[in-house]
Amino acid sequence: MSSEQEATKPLAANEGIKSASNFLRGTIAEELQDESTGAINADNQQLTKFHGLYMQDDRDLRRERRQAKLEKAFSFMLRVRLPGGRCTPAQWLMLDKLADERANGTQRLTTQQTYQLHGSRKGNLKPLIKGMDEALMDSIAACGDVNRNIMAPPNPERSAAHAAMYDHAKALSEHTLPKTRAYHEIWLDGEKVAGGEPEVEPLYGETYLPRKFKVGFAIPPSNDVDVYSQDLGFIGVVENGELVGYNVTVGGGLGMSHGNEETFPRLAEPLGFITTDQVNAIGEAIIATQRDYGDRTNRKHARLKYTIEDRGLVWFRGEVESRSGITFSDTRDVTFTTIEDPHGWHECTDGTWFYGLHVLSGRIKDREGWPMKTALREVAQIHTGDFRLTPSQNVTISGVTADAKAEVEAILAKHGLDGENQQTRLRLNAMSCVALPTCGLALAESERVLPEVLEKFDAVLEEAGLSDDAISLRMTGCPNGCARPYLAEIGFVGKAPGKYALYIGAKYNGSRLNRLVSPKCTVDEAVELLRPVIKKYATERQDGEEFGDFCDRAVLPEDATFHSVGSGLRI
Ligand code: SRM
Ligand code: SF4
Repeated sequence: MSSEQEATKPLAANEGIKSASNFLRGTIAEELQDESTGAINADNQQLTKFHGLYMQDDRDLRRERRQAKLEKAFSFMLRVRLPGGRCTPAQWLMLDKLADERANGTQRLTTQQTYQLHGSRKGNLKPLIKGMDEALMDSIAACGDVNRNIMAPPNPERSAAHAAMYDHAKALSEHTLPKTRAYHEIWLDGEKVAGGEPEVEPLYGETYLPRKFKVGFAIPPSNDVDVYSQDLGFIGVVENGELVGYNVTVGGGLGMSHGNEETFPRLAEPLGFITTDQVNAIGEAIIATQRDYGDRTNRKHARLKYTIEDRGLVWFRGEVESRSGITFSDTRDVTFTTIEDPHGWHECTDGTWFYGLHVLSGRIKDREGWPMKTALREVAQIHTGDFRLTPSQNVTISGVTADAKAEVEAILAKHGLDGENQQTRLRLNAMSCVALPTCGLALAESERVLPEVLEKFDAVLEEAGLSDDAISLRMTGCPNGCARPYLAEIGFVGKAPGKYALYIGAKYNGSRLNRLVSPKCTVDEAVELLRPVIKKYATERQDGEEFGDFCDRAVLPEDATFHSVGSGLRI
């Protein structure tokens, strides 16, 4: 925190909770023993986030429980730490089992390439974390005011450059992990730190970061990780097949609050180019700068994007250079063309294959006629490669030998999932956040309503003869932006039950934000508003013009901004 802030404004409440927590212990261990309630207290709810756990309650049951004079149906969501989204079949099987035995029976693939398990009761948390530990997984720093799960292109075998990038992402993830033993002590009955021996957090200190911090690695032409939405981005520069370094970007972030224009989504900007051996040093210097200058008085203004917005990129670059002793070179030219996950079979440079499987909203469960959970369990039982979770909530079955391809295909076909990738590209690209019933911040439905939204837009696209077009549509239940809706060509952002703010016109490759077209509409109203836009696109687009670019050029009023609709659509 800067001295000016310290002098003028009180610190946010979380700062006191962190500093009094004895390096993230609080009284979590004691509260786990208390069987009289499914909840934990408010301070510990903040601290468990650093251990990858969020206390939630089933919002569908709130009224019923209130009427029955019962406490809310409390449970926990656990988020796994999985750099680059990579996990082995044994880990997959363990999560599959833990989902059934210790959570609500589903696995949820997230927009940050990891798993969430929902609905775990307090008494199930230790067995859940111990089970993960047996399979060499953890949830340390999956949430909280620290560097989170690092994102990276999910298929390292695609090229030597991809493989090198994966290693850099993993190394930075390890380098920036909190050092506290609290996680091991509380969840794994690890030995307590000997009395009197002070613990140190060399990077974070006892108050950690002002806010969450996200890092993504991307390799052009694919911007699958939405690198411009990350606090810190590393864009790979490949020359003659070799990864020679990175363009470093900073200050991205999407969260905002409706009606508060001081909060806004922001795209990251380039700081400059570094060589591959400088990743950890630069990453550490950037995180440390944010640690020291991020706003610790207002959590709605505490992300790196606001530090940079307030102090300027030039100041920030200077600070990072002096801390790291590294001088940035000029940013190299790179071109992104897509955010799309590769679906179906693809051959890798090492002779193996990967199969990209679409998973609607990342929810893995067995539904009538759609037993995704069973099918993937059976794949995991025979699979000798691994699984990769993608930034678009899909899964990739990786490292499949040519001989084993038929076996994987047979399992998917047996369960009727062989057509999963044969859907419109609108569906394959679509994302939604979790929202109701578990997310305490949801203002509207998202995951549960996405199928209906897609059905309606598929019909409009078909009418316009555009069923084969890739258009990105993303939906969230509130303005926090968890499915990155502000980077979608069509973005729905929950405002109230059944009502959404509607945004259009982002660039398909994730390098331009969209703009507001309706501050509050139903899904049906959105369909009617966009039907003529889609028709106009079908007949008037320029050669190769993407939907977002067309909306930006020919439909959105020139005076429309991110926060205001302007003078009316040009249709
Ligand atoms: Fe998120 C909070 C779910 C990616 C911005 N997010 C939440 C919580 C934990 C709600 C809460 O604080 O109580 C949600 C849990 C819902 C549930 O029941 O599971 C939640 N966020 C998710 C996931 C699961 C969405 C999904 O459907 O995949 C994603 C998990 C990522 C992960 O594995 O770590 C998820 N969240 C994102 C992203 C996208 C990204 O990271 O690429 C964003 C926008 C990018 C960014 O961070 O700016 C995002 N989530 C937020 C914010 C707003 C932060 C801000 O700066 O204002 C919140 C609220 C907060 O932090 O106060 C939030
Ligand atoms: Fe919850 Fe809002 Fe994130 Fe959706 S966008 S998961 S509603 S916090």
